[in-house]
Amino acid sequence: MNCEVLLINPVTTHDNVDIIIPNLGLGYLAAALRAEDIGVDLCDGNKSGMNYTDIERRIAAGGFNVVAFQVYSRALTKTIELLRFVKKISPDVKTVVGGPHPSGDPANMPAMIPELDFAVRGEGEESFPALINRLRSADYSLRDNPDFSKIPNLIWRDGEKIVVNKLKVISDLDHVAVPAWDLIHPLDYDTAPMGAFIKSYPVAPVCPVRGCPYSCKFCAAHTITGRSLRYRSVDSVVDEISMLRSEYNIREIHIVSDCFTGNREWVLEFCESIAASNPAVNIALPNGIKINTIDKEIITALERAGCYAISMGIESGSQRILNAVMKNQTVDMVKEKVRIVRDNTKMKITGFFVMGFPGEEKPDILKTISFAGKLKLDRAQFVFFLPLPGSAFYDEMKKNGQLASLDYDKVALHKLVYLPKGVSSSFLRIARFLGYFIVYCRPGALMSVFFYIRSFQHLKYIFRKFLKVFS
Ligand code: B12
Ligand code: SF4
Repeated sequence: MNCEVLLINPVTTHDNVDIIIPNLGLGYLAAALRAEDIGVDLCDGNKSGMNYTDIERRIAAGGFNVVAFQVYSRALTKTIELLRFVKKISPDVKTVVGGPHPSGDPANMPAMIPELDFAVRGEGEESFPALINRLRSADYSLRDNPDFSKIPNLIWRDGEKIVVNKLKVISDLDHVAVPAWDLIHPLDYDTAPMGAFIKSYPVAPVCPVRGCPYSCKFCAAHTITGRSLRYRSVDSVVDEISMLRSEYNIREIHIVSDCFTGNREWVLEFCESIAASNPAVNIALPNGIKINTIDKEIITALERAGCYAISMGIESGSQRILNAVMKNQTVDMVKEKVRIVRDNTKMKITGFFVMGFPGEEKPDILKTISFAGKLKLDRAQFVFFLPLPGSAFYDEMKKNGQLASLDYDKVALHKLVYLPKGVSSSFLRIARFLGYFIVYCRPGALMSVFFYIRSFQHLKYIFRKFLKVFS
């Protein structure tokens, strides 16, 4: 097949300790292109460690006329370099970007990158194939200044002007083709799970729900998948999981939806259906569920369905900060929900915490550390606040001129790019160390870590990760 579109996730990690999981977003796009009979290949640089020569070889060998990149903020600089490179070696190739960064900061992308032809914000399964079809049409090649205004989510140049088309979220997810798993190659990701401690390999991510109705001020997810909760049918999710088990021998499913437990009836039906069909997979929720959406019935149903690990978006132990970031939860609620999970299931609980929010003071951070210790979690992740493009905090900080020197390369896990007033970087780094120490020095948590170490190689990976976090 003569491929037309090459989808690339640029390399953002070199040290082999970052979280790298099969790339669902590009898999969805590839399936949507195929459904329109558009040839496509996919290259996850973080998995394959792609360099310029590799890209040159791929472009030369594949006969691609569109090269498209998925862009997380931390990959912005790398993507700009690659766009320049692609245009240099193949000036006729059209370049496109999409994903989290263009979704959070749509108008700026083409404005600052002359080598970029188009950007797509939000979900790409409808707009991207529509763009490619438009580029293939005879109508397009015959006109000097074609009109792209009818393609939702597209950002394009109308002469000197940058046009940001209207945003559209996909209303019926069952009309979206399942990801092109044959191009994702989930089995090639065997040593790169989401989180260091998992029960079984190989792992595949699945996204049953899109959107999140909450408005946490540090989060940019709504710029990609919107605020309305949209569920696939239970059957389609169960079928995808069964197919992953039978065709790829996938033994663990990681649900990556933002608000998986947002609709309890759907979740209960899903759990019943998966328990009945018994595809023999373990399930984990490593993304951080919204705490107020769970109760005893939901979590026991999840455990019966094979869920053994749940992560909770706790964020802070200071009620003042939870209110300030609009988390819509209380410290008491967190205590109660953690207790419900612990008392009624054997699920491993990970708590997610953030330090260094705008307006946060030292006593708030100390409250977070002490709270994390009291919760008796199995695991925890402490990260520094990141100003993510598209989040409410980002917009506020940009307006106040606080982001003039933001280095997007550092908008990445465990990097420190912002200090709230009166808090030093050494204070934050020590606080994060204390947070980890207080959670992991408990015998229960330590035992649980050792229990999940599978090999000497895995132990080395965890050690490298530890060094990276504290370097
Ligand atoms: C799962 C997940 C991860 C996974 C997997 C990431 C991956 N590469 O696949 C892991 C754990 C590895 C991860 C890591 C990180 N993540 Co993350 N992650 C998510 C999450 C929860 C879901 C992503 C997902 O799989 N969605 C399902 C698929 C179907 O959607 P998708 O990948 O977004 O792709 C769709 C569109 O974006 C678009 N699209 C994507 N690429 C392209 C390319 C083209 C050309 C086009 C046209 C369209 C297009 O079309 C796709 C189909 O609709 C999102 C939240 C969210 N709602 O998006 C955060 C999110 C994307 N992550 C975020 C962040 C910050 C990070 C980290 C920096 C960690 C951190 N929290 O500090 C790292 C950096 C990762 C990196 N590669 O650099 C931010 C992104 C902000 C930003 N501007 O960069 C988000 C939005 C969360 C948030 N709190 O706001 N993440
Ligand atoms: S942090 Fe979680 S709950 Fe809050 S808006 Fe983002 S996805 Fe929704």
